[in-house]
Parts: sequence; structure tokens; C-alpha cells
Amino acid sequence: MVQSRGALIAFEGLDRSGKSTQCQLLADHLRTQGHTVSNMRFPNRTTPIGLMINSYLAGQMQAEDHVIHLLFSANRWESAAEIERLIAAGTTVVLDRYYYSGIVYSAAKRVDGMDLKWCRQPEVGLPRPDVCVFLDVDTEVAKRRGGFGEERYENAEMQGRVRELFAELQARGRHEGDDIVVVDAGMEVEEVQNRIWRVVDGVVDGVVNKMAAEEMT
Ligand code: FDM
Ligand code: MG
Repeated sequence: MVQSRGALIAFEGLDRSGKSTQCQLLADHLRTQGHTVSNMRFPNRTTPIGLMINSYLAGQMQAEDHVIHLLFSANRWESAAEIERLIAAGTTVVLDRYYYSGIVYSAAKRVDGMDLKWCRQPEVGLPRPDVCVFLDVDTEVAKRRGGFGEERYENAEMQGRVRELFAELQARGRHEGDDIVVVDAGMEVEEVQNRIWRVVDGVVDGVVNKMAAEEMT
């Protein structure tokens, strides 16, 4: 039997939705099932472009809105070949934010002409996730979990608009080619974790079984 490709799984959500925690828990869970797993996060602040993004988010650097949008996208393109290589080699890749954030956060700034459609263009052609798990928390729960941080975009107005636009992206998902599954992330970590695993286990099995089926034909 040839080795199956790995799955590509993206996590999205507002700040304080528990993405980073759940990305780690999922990776551990998949490893105990015998999968090889790699975690990545975007923005990847370690590259030269990532350092610029970090300065922008920290408020130490100003950038024109289209420019920063393209840098966020470029920061994914710098990892695109690596993601392709990993999944082709059988590694499942878990992403903490991806192009969905790229599209939605920029569109939420309400800059003339930068609507969801415009914001999507630079992302076209990036490796497409088998599933995007959207961790949904309402603003009250997020606030109880520690409120807003100090970075750009971490304010109530922006978060509210981001939440609305994520809902719009999800509604359009089918024709735009995104497979977004919304998971209520307002509960305890373990309950959220179990819900995520139910979704992701099914997706991962689907990837493996599809390979097996294709081999038989
Ligand atoms: N963000 C993240 C964007 O505006 N565009 C993007 O393409 C990505 C990946 O950057 F406010 C925003 C979302 C968030 C900020 O994200 C940093 P982390 O997850 O807090 O590092
Ligand atoms: Mg943050």
C-alpha cells in the first residue's frame, strides 16, 4: 500500500477563541493515533516578512492597507511549497490561522475597494485545507478569557466586524470552495476538544480512505 498523503487542517477564530490550545491538543491526539503531524501558525513572525508584520501589529510600523494585506498573503506563500511537501510526504499539517483570517481581517477594515472578493485574490492557489475549523466564541466569553491584548485589531469594534465577516465567508463557503465547520468554542476546553476531534477524525479518515479507494480503481 502506498503511503497516504497527510491532511491539511486549518483553525480559525477570533482572539481568545482557544485556537492555539486546540491546535496543540489536536496534534497530540493525531500523533497518538499514529499520524505524523506538523504545526504551523500564521502570521509566521520568524521570516523577514513576518518581522515586518510583527512590527505592524505591535504598532511600531505603519503600512498602507493594501501593502500589509499583500505581506500577510506573501507570508503564506513563503510556506506554500513546504506545506505541499509535508502533506505529500504523509505529514498532517495543522494551521493556526490561514487565508481565512487574511481575507476577513483586511475586509473588516472597511477600506474602499477592499471587500471580501478583492481580499481573496492573492490567496488563490495556496494549498487548500481539507477542513477549516472555526472556533466560535461570543464577545462576552472572549472578554472573560482575558479580554483584548495590546496589538492592532484587538479592539471590540474590529472583533465584532471580523465575527460578522467570518459568518459571511462561511455562508458563501460552498461556492467559494471553502469547507468551514463551525464549532461552538464557548465551553470547557475538553468539551470543545471532543467536538473538534469528531469533525477532524472524520476528515482525516476521508483523506486516507480516498487514497485507498483510488488505488483500487
Ligand atoms: N491577521 C492574521 C491578519 O490580519 N491577516 C492574516 O493573514 C493573518 C494570518 O493578525 F489579529 C491578524 C489576526 C490577528 C493578528 O494573529 C495576529 P495571532 O494569531 O494573534 O498571532
Ligand atoms: Mg493575537
